[in-house]
Amino acid sequence: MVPNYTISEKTQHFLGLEEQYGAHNYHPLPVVLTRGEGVFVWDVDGKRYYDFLSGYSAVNQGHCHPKIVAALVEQASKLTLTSRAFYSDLLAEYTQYITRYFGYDKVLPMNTGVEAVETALKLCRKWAYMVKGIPENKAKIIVCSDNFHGRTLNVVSFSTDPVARKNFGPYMPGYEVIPFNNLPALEKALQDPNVAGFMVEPIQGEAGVKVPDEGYLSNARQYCADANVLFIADEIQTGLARTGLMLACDHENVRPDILILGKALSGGMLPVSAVLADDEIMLTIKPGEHGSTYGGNPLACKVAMAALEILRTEKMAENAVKMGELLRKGIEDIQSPFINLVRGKGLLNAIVIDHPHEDAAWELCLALKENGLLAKPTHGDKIRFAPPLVINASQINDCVSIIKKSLETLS
Ligand code: IF1
Repeated sequence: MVPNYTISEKTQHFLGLEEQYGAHNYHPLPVVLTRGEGVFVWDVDGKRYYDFLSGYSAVNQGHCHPKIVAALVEQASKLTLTSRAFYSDLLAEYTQYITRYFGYDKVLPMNTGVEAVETALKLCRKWAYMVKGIPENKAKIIVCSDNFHGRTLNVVSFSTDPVARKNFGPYMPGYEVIPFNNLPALEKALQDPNVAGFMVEPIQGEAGVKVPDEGYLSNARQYCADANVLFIADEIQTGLARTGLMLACDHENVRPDILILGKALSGGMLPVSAVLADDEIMLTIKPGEHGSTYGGNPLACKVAMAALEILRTEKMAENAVKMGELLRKGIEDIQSPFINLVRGKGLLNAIVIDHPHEDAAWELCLALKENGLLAKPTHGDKIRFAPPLVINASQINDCVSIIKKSLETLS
C-alpha cells in the first residue's frame, strides 16, 4: 500500500549522525530542517514545507518573525544574563508588561514549560499551607487523566501515559487523577478538605486535541472557587492566540488563579515560560525559596515582550479563528473515508485516522511530507494540524489540496 520514498544522501548523513550520537528519545519524521520563515521550513535539500506542527505551538508567530529576531539580536549584543542576584532594567519592564497584558498582580519567570508547571505546583502547595491552612504535608492537587504537563520526575508522577512513566519511579505523592471533562468526578474529588489545587489543560494537546464540553471550564472554575481550591490552567500549548483567543480559558470567560505560559512566549527563539498569579498566592514564596539561573534573563524578557506585542498588533488570534474554520471545513469537504473526525479550536486541530492499517497515520505523514507539508502523528491514529498563526487563506487552501492528494495514497 505504501509508496517507497527516497531519502537523499545528505539527509541520510544527518539522520546517521543523530542516530549514532544522539539519545534515542524521539522518533522524528525523516526530514532534516535547516531554515524557516513564516509558515514555511526548508530541508537540507532545499525542499520547502508548510509547518503544521509549529514546534508544538511554540512558533505561533511564524518562524524567525523579523520583529522578534530584531529584539533578540539587539538585546544579545547588549546584555543577556545578570542572574537574579542583581536587578535588570528589562526584567523590571517585562514584569510590568506581562502582568498588565494578562491582568495579574505578579509574574514569576522561568524557562521551559515544565519548570513553570513545577513552579505553579510549588506555589499551590505553599498557598495551601500558608493561606488555606492545610496541615503540613497533606496538600493534594487534582489533575486529569491523559494530561501532558512535561517530563520531570514530579510531573510524570501524575501522568497516566505508561510510556512517559514506566521505570521512572518511585513517584511523587500528593496528586489525585480524575477523568478529564467530567464535572461530577471533580465535584467528588473536591470534597476532600486537603485539596489545594486543580490543574488542567483547557484543551488536552498530547491526548490528541481533546476539546472539553462547553461549560466544563467555567463550572470547574466555579467548583474550585466554592471549595477554596486554586484553579490552575496550563496554557503552555493552548495559550497565546493558538485557539482563537489570547487564552483558551477566555472562551469561557475563566480567569485562572494560576496561569502557566510557555512555548510561544518567545515565538520559538529560546525557552521562556512564566507563571502569573495575584499577590495572595505569589507572595507566599519568599527570597531563596525558588528560582532559576536563566529565569527572567534580559534576553528572554526582551524577546517575550516582542512576541506578545506582535500577537496583538498582527491580530493573530483573529486570524486563527478564520483560518481554523477554513481548515476544518476544507478537510471535512474532502470527505475521505479514512478521516474519522476533525476537531479543534482556532489553529489547534487534529484529525483522527480510521484505517485498517495500523501505521496509516505515520504513512499519511510521510505522504504529506513528500507533498510539502510537515505534521506528526500522536497516539498512533491522530495527527495534529497546527500551523503558525500567520498562515493566510490561499495557503490554507493549498494545504487542503496537499492533504487531499496525500490521503489518496492511503487507499
Ligand atoms: C515533548 C505533546 C505538545 C505541554 C503542556 C507543559 C509542557 C508541554 C500543555 C512542557 C509540552 C510538548 C513537549 C514535547 C511534546 C509536546 C507536546 F505532544 F507532548 F503534547 F506540544 F503537544 N504543558 N509539550 O504541551 O513544556 O517543558 O517541553 O517546554 O516531546 O516533550 P516543555
